[in-house]
Amino acid sequence: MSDPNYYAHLYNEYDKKPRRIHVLDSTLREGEQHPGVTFTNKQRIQIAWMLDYFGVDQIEISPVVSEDHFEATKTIIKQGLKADIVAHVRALKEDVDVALKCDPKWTATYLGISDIHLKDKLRITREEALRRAVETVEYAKSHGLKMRFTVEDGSRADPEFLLKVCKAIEEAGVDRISLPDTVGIMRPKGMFNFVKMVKEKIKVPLDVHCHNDIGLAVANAFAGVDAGADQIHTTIDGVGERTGIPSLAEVAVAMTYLYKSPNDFRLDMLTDLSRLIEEYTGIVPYDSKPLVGPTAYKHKAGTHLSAILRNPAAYEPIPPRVVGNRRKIVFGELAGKGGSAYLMSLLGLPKNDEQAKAVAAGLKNLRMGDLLEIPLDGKLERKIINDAKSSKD
Ligand code: HCA
Ligand code: CU
Repeated sequence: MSDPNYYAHLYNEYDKKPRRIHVLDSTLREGEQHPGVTFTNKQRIQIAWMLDYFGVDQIEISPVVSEDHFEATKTIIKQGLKADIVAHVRALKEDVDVALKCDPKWTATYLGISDIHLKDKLRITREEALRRAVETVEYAKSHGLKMRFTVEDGSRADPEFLLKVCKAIEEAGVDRISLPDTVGIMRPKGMFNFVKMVKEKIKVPLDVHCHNDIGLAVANAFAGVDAGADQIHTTIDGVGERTGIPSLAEVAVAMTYLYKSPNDFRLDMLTDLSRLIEEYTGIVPYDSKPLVGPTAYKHKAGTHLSAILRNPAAYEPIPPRVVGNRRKIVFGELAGKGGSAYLMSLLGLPKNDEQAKAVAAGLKNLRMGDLLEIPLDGKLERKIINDAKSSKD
C-alpha cells in the first residue's frame, strides 16, 4: 500500500528543499528552572551523555546558578561530547569570567531588551543595554569564545531597538542570535513575521526559543524555522520556567517526519528520555503527552480497534517503535464486536461472530469502563495483523 500520509505531506510541502535544522537542548538550564526540577551532578552528566548520544547539536547549561552547576558544566565540557556545550550566563563580564573557568568553546548570554525588562527588571536605559550587549560580546570574543546572544523578551521589544541591538552585536562578532518569545505571547504567524524581520537584516544564524504559556511553543518554533531560523531550543518533556518550552520529542519527530530535515537522531530513545526525567524529578507528565505519553499509542473505540488490528497506520501518524513507545489496545465498554472478537482469539476461543457480539454487549453492560490493556507489538502485533488480513470481515 502506498504511504498513508502521502496527501497530508502534500499540504505540508515537505519536499521543497529540506534544510538542516539544529536542536539545542536546554534541559540542564531552562529545564532546571521548572518548579520541582533539580538534578544531581551525576544525573546532569548522564543526561548530557544521553542527549549527545541522541544526537542534539548543542547542550545548554548554566555555570553561574550554583557551585554544583559550575562543577557539572566543567565536567560535562571535559567529556569531549560531539554536541557543543553552551555555557549560559547573564550579559555581564563577571559571568563570562565564570563561564571561561569551565573552558567552554561556546557561551550564551542573555539580556532583556523589551521596555518592561529594561525598566522594571534591569533598571537600565536602552543605551546602557546596547552598550552592555556589545561589550559582553566583544569580551567573550576577545577570549576566543563562540558566542550566542539572546535578546531576551525580544518578541515584546520595540522592533527598531531590537534590530539596532542585533546589528551592533553582529558587528561585534556574535556567532548566533537567539530570538526568544519569553512569555509565549506569539501566534505562529507572529513568530514567522518576527524572525523574518530579523532574518532580512542580519546574517548571523538564528535560534528560536519559544515559551509555551498559551500552548503554541512548538508551532511557534517551527514558524520561526519557516522564516529562516535554523536552531530550535527544546527540553526533555518541555520542562522549563512556568509552562516550559518545546519538548525534544515533538521537535525532533516533527523535524524528521514533517520537515524531512536531515539528521542522525536516535528517535527510539525518546520515550526512555522522558521516563528518565520522570524518574529523576518525580514529575509525571500528563498521560496524553504527544509521542512519549502512555496513551499516545493506546487505541480504544471499537471502530478504531477494528481498523488498528488490520493496519495500525489507520490511526497512527508514525509507528510507536520509532519513538520507543508501545502500542496498546484497550478492551472495555467501547471495544465493539471487532475488539471483542480479538480479545476472544487472544484467549484461545474459536472464532464466533455471535459470541463476539455477546461479549461486546456484555462489556458495554458491565459499565466498568476499561477492563484490560494489551500491548500490541512484536510477535503479537504480527500475529494479530496477519490474522486480520486473512480474515474475511
Ligand atoms: C531566562 C530567559 C530565557 C533565555 C532564552 C535564551 C528566555 O530564563 O533566562 O537564552 O535563548 O526565555 O528568554 O530562557
Ligand atoms: Cu526561556
